[in-house]
Amino acid sequence: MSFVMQPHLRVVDSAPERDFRADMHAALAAPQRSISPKYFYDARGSQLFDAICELREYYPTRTELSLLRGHAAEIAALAGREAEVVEFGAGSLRKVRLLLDALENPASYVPIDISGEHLAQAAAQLRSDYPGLAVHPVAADYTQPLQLPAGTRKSGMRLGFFPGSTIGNFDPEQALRFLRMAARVLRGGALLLGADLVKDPAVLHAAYNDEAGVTAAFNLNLLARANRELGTDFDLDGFAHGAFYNSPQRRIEMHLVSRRAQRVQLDGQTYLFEDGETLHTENSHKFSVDSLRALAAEAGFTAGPVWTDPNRLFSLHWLAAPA
Ligand code: AVJ
Repeated sequence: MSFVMQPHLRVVDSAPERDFRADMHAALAAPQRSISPKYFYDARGSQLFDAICELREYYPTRTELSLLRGHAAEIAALAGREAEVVEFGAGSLRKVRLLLDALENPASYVPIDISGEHLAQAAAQLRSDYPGLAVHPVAADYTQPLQLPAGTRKSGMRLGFFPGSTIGNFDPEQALRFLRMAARVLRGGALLLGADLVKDPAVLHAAYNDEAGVTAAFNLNLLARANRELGTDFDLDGFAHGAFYNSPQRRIEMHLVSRRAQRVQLDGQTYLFEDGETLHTENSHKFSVDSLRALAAEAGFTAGPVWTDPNRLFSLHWLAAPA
């Protein structure tokens, strides 16, 4: 399956189902099992993630929204008139609306997302709510080298938007690679980036171990999705949600922990789990303001203003892209 949303834009075959199958085989065959967190986000997983964002314990979403609201005017002044907003991932319509509402006469919106369905929805919503805005969705994996549709930009700057601390899902080397790609795509413009901050491990722990068990359901949905789409026979009661702060690595790790010795089948192959053995499903790296700015500088950006909340939970960075 391949999506071509712009006639002059070529998108490689993304074949999400084949990738999931191949990645699951690779994960199950590896000595330390791990799989990309991008597979959390089927329809059910996206719903559960939206529910996570509303949790009392999960501070990032509401903190970032309040930073965007509180600093909208400064951000708009930095962006200038007729900016082209390029969003990496099309997840957060609420957030990009705050940005679009603040900007002076934004020219266009280019959401980049691996899910064509997600994109189509986001694009349709924004087109009807912002009649003057040119919306150019791009179906692509933004962790891969990327080319944007030409000629969508008017006189304004190209402003990248990467909220939610999604950058925390990357390893440091992947984050650097992403930022280098973004610097190239945004040349002469800027990147508005949200990054979660290092803090009291108890606060971090609570955010990924909520009392209502929504994060656990989100994590376990990966196995349910594999059963639905790949025909695995994961026993959902046989695995527990595990999330802890790895302090030397400054990251939350999420795992699915086998509650007993058991077997799982995939395409006629049998994989054994020992009691306590895990499938590592996500890293969520935390940053200091300085570590994020240093990383951005290494990728060629010039770090500009940074906004944080009074409790220093979350940070929003203005990063100027090299000319
Ligand atoms: C979307 C990657 C930013 O790391 O906090 C939330 C995903 N995982 N709860 C995060 C997530 C568990 C979230 N990101």
